[in-house]
Amino acid sequence: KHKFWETQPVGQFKDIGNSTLSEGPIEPPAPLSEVKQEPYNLPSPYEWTTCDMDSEETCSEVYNLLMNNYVEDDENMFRFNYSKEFLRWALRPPGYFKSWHIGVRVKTSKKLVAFITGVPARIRVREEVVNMAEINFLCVHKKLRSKRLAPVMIKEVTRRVHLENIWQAAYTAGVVLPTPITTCQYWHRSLNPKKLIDVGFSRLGARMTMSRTIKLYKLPDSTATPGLRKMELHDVPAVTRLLKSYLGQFAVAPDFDEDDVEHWLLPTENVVDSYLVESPETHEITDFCSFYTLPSSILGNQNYTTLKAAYSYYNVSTKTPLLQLMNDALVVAKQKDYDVFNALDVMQNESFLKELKFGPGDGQLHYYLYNYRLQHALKPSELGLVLL
Ligand code: MYA
Ligand code: JJ1
Repeated sequence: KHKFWETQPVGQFKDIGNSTLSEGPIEPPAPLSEVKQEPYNLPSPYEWTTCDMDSEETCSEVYNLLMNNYVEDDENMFRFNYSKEFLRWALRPPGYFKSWHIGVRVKTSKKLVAFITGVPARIRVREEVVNMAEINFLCVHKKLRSKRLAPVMIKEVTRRVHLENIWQAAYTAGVVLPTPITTCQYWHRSLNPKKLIDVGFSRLGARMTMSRTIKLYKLPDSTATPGLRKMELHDVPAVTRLLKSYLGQFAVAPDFDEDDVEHWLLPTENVVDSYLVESPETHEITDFCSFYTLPSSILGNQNYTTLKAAYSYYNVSTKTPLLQLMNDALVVAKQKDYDVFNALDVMQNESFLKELKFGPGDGQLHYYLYNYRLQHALKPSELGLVLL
């Protein structure tokens, strides 16, 4: 059934529940001399290219490929539209490798027709911190689908990750593959219900009118938490301590150092927003919340082209109740003109989703590890990792 995935060192469906298999790497690392030195062969019309995301021209080519060919919902009404600024941020974290930003071009025209990326990350699995690649932005042009290009691209990124002496990876997908470590549900909180209904993102509930719906989703004009402010550069050490201690409770979570926190959580306009609570008395940093910006193109609507969505990222509450903190995040997102606030049921998110009027979406997100076996699937609430 999975001709490619059956050949890979991933948890196989047939191994589910086999308690003779232990947790940890499926295959041992090989000596670097045994890693294939040449790229895998592509079908002859195509060639590999390494994408320099510093180049405005290359970044635009990647942006356009994804804008026209990346992930859609099950009814093909919306398509993720990552901005160029976002792609640069997502692909250039501390210690990134340009060689992991892999494109495929048509030899004759040089048109970019496929893409896959990795970025390095330290991910803790239970007690062990593992050097991994986070794989994302796998995309094959719509006209080149079902030609088995994806397996070649996955093997090529794997080879280039191995060349850096890294043997594990983490990735997410909307499709079921062998074998999810957990399956998360998307939840959506309407901020601009009229537009969401007009574009078919949501529907008018039973016995609901438009004006009752608008009233239902109304939010305060300002945030409630004293001491809530945007995160700044000088907050990096305190936020790193807060996050490290918070993420320790999850079975799988990133191991962020200060450089990671500066990159991944310091606010970048229209890419990532982070707020924290500084106690007005002690000036301690007690709470933190963040979201990233990922618009979707609205396919075939007369009145609107873009859905502006905020995605819940990392949130930590030690003093402000999480419910209040996240309500403030909704208020901020509303002020900034987002149409919808999305979240997965990871970490402690279940504790606020229903109360803050999020509703379950029609999409799920499956999380995977490459070359690392877990004995049991996790509950979403045991997962402390958000991929972009
Ligand atoms: S998830 C986002 C994926 N992108 C999209 O959904 C965008 C729209 N779709 C497309 O562009 C294409 O449909 C893609 C497949 C490119 C997805 N992850 O070439 P094919 C398997 C993994 O004929 P196409 C993200 O970016 C499929 O089961 N495998 O198919 C994370 C089949 O294998 P098997 C997938 O439709 C990516 C084979 O590919 C996915 O033309 C993580 C068919 O190939 C998928 N999302 O192209 C990648 N979809 O026969 C893995 C299909 O066995 C990383 N397939 O069932 C692994 C770790 C690598 C690093 C390791 C380091 C140590
Ligand atoms: O956004 C998603 N679904 C929306 C739109 C559905 C349109 C018809 N298919 C949705 N809307 C309902 C909102 C409603 C608001 C009021 C309260 C009740 C709910 O459900 C879904 C997620 O739910 N998104 C997708 O399907 C996009 C793909 C998701 C898989 C992503 C793979 C990621 C790749 C990783 O790198």
